[in-house]
Amino acid sequence: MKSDYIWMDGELVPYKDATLHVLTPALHYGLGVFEGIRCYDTSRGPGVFRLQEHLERFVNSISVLGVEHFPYTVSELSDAVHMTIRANRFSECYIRPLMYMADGPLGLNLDVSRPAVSIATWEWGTYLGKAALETGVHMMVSSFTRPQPNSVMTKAKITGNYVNSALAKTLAVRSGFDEAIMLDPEGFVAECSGENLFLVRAGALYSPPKALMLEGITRDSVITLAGDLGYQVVEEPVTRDQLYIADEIFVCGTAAEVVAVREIDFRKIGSGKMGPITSQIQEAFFKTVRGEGERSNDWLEIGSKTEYSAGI
Ligand code: PPE
Repeated sequence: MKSDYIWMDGELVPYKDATLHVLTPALHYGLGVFEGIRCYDTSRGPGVFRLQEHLERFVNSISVLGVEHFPYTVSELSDAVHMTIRANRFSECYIRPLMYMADGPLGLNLDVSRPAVSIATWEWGTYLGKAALETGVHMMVSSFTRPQPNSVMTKAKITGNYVNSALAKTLAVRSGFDEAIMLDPEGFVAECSGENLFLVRAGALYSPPKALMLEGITRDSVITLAGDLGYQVVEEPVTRDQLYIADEIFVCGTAAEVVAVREIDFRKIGSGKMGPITSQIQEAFFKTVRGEGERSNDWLEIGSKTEYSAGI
């Protein structure tokens, strides 16, 4: 997670000085919002994948949380992201913008503290383990349920929401699985602790509807790429047993990218290996993010290679 600089409220701060006071309200109550974005090495320079959409979701999450007077625009944040990558001379990295409620006295009223922003970048390899991209992962259906959307709002990447994800993820890993699939309060499949999910059956793709999950930007990209490849994508409720009898399953997210699921709850999915449609989607995804796909121009914001390598 190391880098030379972290952007904090308009300034590039050396990594070791990017620290906060222990009485920062965000730390006590989960009053923060974050984003996760990836920058890929392309032949034309470092390309940030769907930066605009990620920053719009960031600002929307802050509005869902109910923060008033957020001081930055999407365009200012976008400049700050590029500045941070350049300063650290990364050609490929993960980008983590964070809004955290700072300064005010402790207390649950959001209006007594100040929204502060940091942007960190680091080189983050594979999220679900090195072999995951090739061989797929073993998932468990978690005994923890996704929150009812009128208690914790799933459209927002609010830091406190991730307690639910952390409970599910930790239990899954301690139980010997790679990751957890979580059901919504009615018992339908929602999403994973940090990814959205697709299943393949009889040549078509299915994904749970958006209402009860984070609207993943990778999920949206996969829907478009699958359409480009000629596949039908159906967004409809998915049950646990539909997972067990799927031909293929894969999960996707910024950190995880596109990863096949080879087994769920000790039941082999399809052949128990990455399926052909998953493999095609994974290939199209990597081609796109590396600047070699038909959608690359629309989805990658490429910084100048000279500027980036000079750190300016
Ligand atoms: N659902 C959840 C709950 C989620 O956290 C993510 C991203 C997604 C779906 C996929 O969304 P998108 O990245 O827009 O395609 N999870 C982030 C956090 C990972 C972490 O452990 O930290 C990520 O992938 O950056």
